[in-house]
Amino acid sequence: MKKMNTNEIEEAIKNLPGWALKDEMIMKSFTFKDFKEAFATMTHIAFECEKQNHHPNWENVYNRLTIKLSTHDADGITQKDIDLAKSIEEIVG
Ligand code: H2B
Repeated sequence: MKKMNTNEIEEAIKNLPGWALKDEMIMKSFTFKDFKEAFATMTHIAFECEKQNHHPNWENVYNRLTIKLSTHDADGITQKDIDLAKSIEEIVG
């Protein structure tokens, strides 16, 4: 998978509200009602990650979830990260 340049990344995340490029990753934070809702959503996302064979760096603190995506194999951001971010948006709704 080809590593995207900064322009390509900025262009792609225009269609992904709340996602930002930071430290060579694309990231977004989500806030849920409580821990149960956050973790249920993480479980849902985890199954989608397995399907796509692409996995996030993420941190959960009670009702908050911060997701950072990059492609380790490419040492940068690829279309795989954009696709997973789109799927996450669909799951979170
Ligand atoms: N996830 C992410 N974010 N980047 C990768 O390069 C990656 C992955 N590679 N999930 C996959 C798994 C790879 O390690 C396996 C062996 O296919």
